[in-house]
Amino acid sequence: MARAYIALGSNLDTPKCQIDSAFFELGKLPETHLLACSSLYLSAPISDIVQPDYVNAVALVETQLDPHRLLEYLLEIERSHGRVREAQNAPRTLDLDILLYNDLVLSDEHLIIPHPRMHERRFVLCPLLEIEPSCTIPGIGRAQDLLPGLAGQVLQKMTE
Ligand code: PH2
Ligand code: MG
Ligand code: MG
Repeated sequence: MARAYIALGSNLDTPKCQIDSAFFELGKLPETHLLACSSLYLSAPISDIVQPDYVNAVALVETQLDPHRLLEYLLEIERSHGRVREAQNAPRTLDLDILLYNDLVLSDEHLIIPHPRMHERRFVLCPLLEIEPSCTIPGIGRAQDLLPGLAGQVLQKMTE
């Protein structure tokens, strides 16, 4: 069994509902158990395109799926949420990114692990640290040590 951290993001079509329902669908993946879900966070978009604020979160799963099969299932969930692929960083109904997969380091035309921009994004690191306070990003370092450099990014934990 591998432990994989997955980032969730949405800024179209009732984002909070998109994230809640994506958590539910992650819990139904084959050969996979959903171990933890972070709180939901409201975050300012990091993009050159003007667009609505995001709801972001992170999930931890335990899975027997290899990284590429896991990715295929995540893309299928995105499609079922009406995800349309436009420009990079365009607004979206649902984005599901594999952040970490055990301590694997992988890079091919389909998938890069660790996620190549995760260490620059407060909307990823805050929810990740909430469920894994001692998280280390292979090749980068302790997630906790990266946060002070990202204090300028606007992020707010959502209440129910
Ligand atoms: N995702 C992006 C680009 N910018 N900004 C926020 N706040 N949240 C996101 O999930 C996000 C983003 C591309 O994946
Ligand atoms: Mg993304
Ligand atoms: Mg993505």
